[in-house]
Amino acid sequence: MGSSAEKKAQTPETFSSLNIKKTSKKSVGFDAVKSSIGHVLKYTKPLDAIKVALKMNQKGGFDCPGCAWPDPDDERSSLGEFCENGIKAMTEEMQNKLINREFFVTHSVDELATFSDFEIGKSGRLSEPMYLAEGATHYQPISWEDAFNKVATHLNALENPDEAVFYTSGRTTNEAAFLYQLFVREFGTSNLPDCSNMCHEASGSALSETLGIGKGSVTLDDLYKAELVMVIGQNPGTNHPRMLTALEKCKNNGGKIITVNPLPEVGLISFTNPQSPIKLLTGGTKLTDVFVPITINGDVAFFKALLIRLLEKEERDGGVFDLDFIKDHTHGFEAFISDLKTYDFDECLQAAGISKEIFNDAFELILNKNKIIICWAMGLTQHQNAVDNIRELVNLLLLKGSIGKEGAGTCPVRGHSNVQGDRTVGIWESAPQAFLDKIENKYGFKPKSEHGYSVIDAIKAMNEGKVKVFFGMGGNFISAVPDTTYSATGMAKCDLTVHVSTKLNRSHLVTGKEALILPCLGRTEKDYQKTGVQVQSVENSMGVVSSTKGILEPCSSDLMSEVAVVCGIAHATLKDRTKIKWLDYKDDYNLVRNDIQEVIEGFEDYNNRLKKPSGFYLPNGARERHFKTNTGKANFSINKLPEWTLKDDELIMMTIRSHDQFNTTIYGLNDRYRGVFNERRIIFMNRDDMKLRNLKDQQVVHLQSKFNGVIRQAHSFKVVGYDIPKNCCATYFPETNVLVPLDSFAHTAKTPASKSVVIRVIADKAN
Ligand SMILES: Nc1nc2c(c(=O)[nH]1)N[C@H]1C(S)=C(S)[C@@H](COP(=O)(O)OP(=O)(O)OC[C@H]3O[C@@H](n4cnc5c(=O)[nH]c(N)nc54)[C@H](O)[C@@H]3O)O[C@H]1N2
Ligand SMILES: Nc1nc2c(c(=O)[nH]1)N[C@H]1C(S)=C(S)[C@@H](COP(=O)(O)OP(=O)(O)OC[C@H]3O[C@@H](n4cnc5c(=O)[nH]c(N)nc54)[C@H](O)[C@@H]3O)O[C@H]1N2
Ligand SMILES: [Mo]
Repeated sequence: MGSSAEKKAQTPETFSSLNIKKTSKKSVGFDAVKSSIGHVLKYTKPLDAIKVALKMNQKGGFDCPGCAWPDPDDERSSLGEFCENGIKAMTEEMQNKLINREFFVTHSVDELATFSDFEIGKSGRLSEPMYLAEGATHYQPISWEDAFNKVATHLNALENPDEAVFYTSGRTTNEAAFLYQLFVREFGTSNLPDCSNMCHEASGSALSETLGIGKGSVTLDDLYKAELVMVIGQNPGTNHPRMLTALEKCKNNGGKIITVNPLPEVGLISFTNPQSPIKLLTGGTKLTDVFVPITINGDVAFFKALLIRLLEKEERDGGVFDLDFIKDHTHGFEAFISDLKTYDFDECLQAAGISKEIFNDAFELILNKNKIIICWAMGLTQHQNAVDNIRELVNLLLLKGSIGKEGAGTCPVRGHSNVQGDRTVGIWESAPQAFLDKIENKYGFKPKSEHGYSVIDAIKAMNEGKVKVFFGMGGNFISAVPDTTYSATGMAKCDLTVHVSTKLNRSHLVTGKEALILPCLGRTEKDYQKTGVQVQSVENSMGVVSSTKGILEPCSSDLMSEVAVVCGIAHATLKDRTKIKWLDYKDDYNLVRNDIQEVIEGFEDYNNRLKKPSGFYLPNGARERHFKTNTGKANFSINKLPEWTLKDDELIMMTIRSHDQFNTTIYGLNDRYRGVFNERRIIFMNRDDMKLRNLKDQQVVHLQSKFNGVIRQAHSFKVVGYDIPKNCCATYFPETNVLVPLDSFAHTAKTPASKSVVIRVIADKAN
């Protein structure tokens, strides 16, 4: 018997060698350039890297496999539209090392599970299909044909198609994603959980209900023209570095910035544009005008405090609300106002954990502005009341008429480079019936109407023995999901687990009885098919669809594109049950786009419009003040103050990203801006909270969360005293996912509440 799935699913509890330095005062600048060059030299062939970097995010080039931040519509920097973390994403994909069959002879699955996530990632690129037989200790090579047949045999043996789950991460292109969901629906299930379920689902849910579209409403140009940008629950210096350039532009145009975050994230405070040689020499731009050090999950309270004061001022002097907009375009104003009046300003401010002085500074900036953009990310979406967070920020924008006009609107900043596009083309466990009807019209089969499993439902179903086949299109499910131990138990109950991946990850090691790794091409690589090198497409965070085309030769001749994998599996599984000519699509991706334009609104003349170098915008009702909601208007909403209290010894913990990771891919062990070097097993704590517990910097502690009577533990973390509000703490994901209870999630959206985990810190006895 090998190690248990539960054990293999956890990151090893060993320390590297923590070194704490002062937190940075400025972001990007020389250090960023140095760090990117360091990565390139260490892990790639530098000439290839230069070739690729010059094409990254260029018109006609390829879309960075990192985040979903948009490219400028007009001019692109000739120095390269990239950022430090874009370079790292690229380096990770085009590593100079390959994982071949000998690697799997040398290392058993159990041994690989003892590697750190950093070591697993740095093992190299996957280069041929691999199979883990039942009871086997090592993966062995398998041909593509046999692999497809294995998947087909398992799928066709199921009593019910709902015994299979098809996960998607957000890198999959529109073409691959559309075909994938089409296959899954034709096979007969709507079990299409995706990374979005753990990410911006709460945004989609709140925005659809209030504004009639689950996406943001602004363009990059709006961002340049805003009078005020609020950046809430987001760390763009690390996760969306090119956003800083846009914020800098906004400031140069006279805009103001309010940052709301428990941490003074350096990227937002001050920024040195690496593409401006003068700035590199003279120092950066101060970005944030007012920094609001909110307590974790204090955002609804903060918004309520703002709304109360705005209402008072409106009633006293007028001129604060956009009454014409409210009258013409919104619904529910009176009910919203009368509910607001039941809240007490001081109580709200206290719940937000903010001083009157800071509040007043923020309030003064907001009061007279009419072109406001609110940007947000995981700091708002990963709470039980995440949907309320977003509905409440929409209330503020509606009062100000700050939606559907230049320089104003909603800006949920997406994570994965095509997570938004995947949803647009049908990766959705609860797709609207209108979409399913279009599929039925076009293809002549009836897709299942009942909603499928989201990520949380899928994990429960696995544990209940209802899932026999797990299929992952990209991603690293076991490391990304909450409640690692429980999730691993579920995964191990499957008969077959399959992953289409570029890189080895922990999900290949926590398997069902049998497992397959299907290695695929990455964004940087040329996709050769019968009709030549194929172009694909992606949608960025602002609804622009553009083309992406690899430029390097594939790192191995035995890789397939995601499109080809889907076509191969669909063909092998559905055989003569299908009328769709599955194999034709992989020869010519234009055919896929022809289908997409028939099924999905906004893609008319897809193939031609994709030739436009900067791509094209998808329709966006909210942008035009055309609100496709249940009332036909933009809806005000009524949201309660979240009710949660901490016991004396408890802290509220957010699980965040370090500067050196892309989700579960660990680029390195440093979190440079936060001054943490060579260690990931740390906990950022307020120094008063440390004193109360007699803890010193670097002391070893264990963490424990208790939810609905269940205790979860994570061992061995080092304490780092930090500038974080009292009663709050922060750790990195995925190390602490083991503490995130599966049943703690956002109402309506089911996003795991991984930014508000109640924990206790226990000092290690040996210390
Ligand atoms: N380099 C790099 N780029 C990435 C990623 C990556 O891992 N690495 N991941 C990609 C993905 S998939 C995503 S979704 C995005 C994630 O981008 P972010 O959302 O920026 O990522 P997180 O590290 O989760 O950071 C959340 C921020 O919210 C703050 N926060 C936490 N709780 C609260 C709260 O209650 N209120 C407020 N106001 N703030 C809070 C934290 O202090 C932190 O600054 O980035 C994408 N881009
Ligand atoms: N506690 C906690 N948990 C979280 C979060 C958090 O903030 N806190 N954030 C959540 C969020 S926002 C997200 S989006 C999820 C992320 O969840 P996932 O998207 O599942 O995870 P990633 O780490 O992005 O997936 C990385 C893997 O994708 C594969 N890959 C990379 N590029 C490609 C490609 O082009 N094609 C294919 N087929 N595979 C590829 C590689 O094998 C790599 O190992 O995690 C969530 N989990
Ligand atoms: Mo994400």
